[in-house]
Amino acid sequence: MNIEEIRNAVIGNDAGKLKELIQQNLEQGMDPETLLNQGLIGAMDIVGEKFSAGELYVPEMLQSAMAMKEGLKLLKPLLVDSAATRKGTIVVGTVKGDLHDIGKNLVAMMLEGAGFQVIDLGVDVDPESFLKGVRENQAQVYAMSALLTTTMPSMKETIELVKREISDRQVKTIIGGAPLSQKYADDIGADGFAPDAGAAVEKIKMLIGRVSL
Ligand code: B1M
Repeated sequence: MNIEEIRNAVIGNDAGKLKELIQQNLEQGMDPETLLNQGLIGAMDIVGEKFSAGELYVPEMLQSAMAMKEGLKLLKPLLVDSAATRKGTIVVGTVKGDLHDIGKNLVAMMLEGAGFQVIDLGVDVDPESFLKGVRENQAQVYAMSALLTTTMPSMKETIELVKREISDRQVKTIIGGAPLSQKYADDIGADGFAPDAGAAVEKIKMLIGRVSL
């Protein structure tokens, strides 16, 4: 397997080549998680570094994101285990002002695969919409994603609003996204933080156990 070729297909926005390479590697027995983490996510890290260095611009970053989404479609059925029973309802969204949705979509996908009902509010979700989403769906957990340091404060505003309106025994929150940390989660009163989508599922299973139904 050549991870380099996969990364180049994402960086060069060659979705056709990318799908071909993913298919080939899967047929040769490559583990889908390695393809995701080293190939697709690895490529986005390189795109981010090149963007910071001024070597590529927003349109190229967007095209790479689109190629990555095409690759994810192939991996999705293999990454999620099929669970028949619903384990609870989770509202997910990317916070206000933030349009990055690949990490949030991965979290939603893994949660669905783990048997949760997922209500995806999309991107640019303001505090009131998270509150409405939790209320209308009687969610046990709401999961917020942010990729920009400038949009992180919206998480604190959302937590404060939801805590004012709903008892924190009834709903828990988890946050995630590249610029976040456990310390930030503690500072803003979030119930949990997860560094990746797999860890988010495990943390949410733990938080659901602390919700009084
Ligand atoms: Co933007 N962008 N971007 N971007 N972008 C970053 C985030 C940046 C780090 C690039 C850089 O400068 N090196 C930088 C942020 C700097 C900062 O704030 N510190 C940046 C910037 C500056 C911007 C703009 C401001 C650029 C501009 O316009 N001048 C602009 C902002 C737009 C906006 O949101 N308002 C912008 C725009 C875009 C695009 C639209 C072009 C595109 C997004 C397309 C899309 O998402 N549909 C884009 C992209 C693709 C990136 C990078 C290159 C890749 C992000 C990504 O999808 N990674 C990114 C650089 C980077 O992160 N390396 C960058 C793959 C994804 C799987 O990882 O989302 O981190 P991630 O998710 C991980 C974990 O974080 C975690 O799980 C996932 C892994 O399993 N996770 C959670 C995520 N959410 C979670 C929630 C959880 C738990 C875990 O629980 C709730």
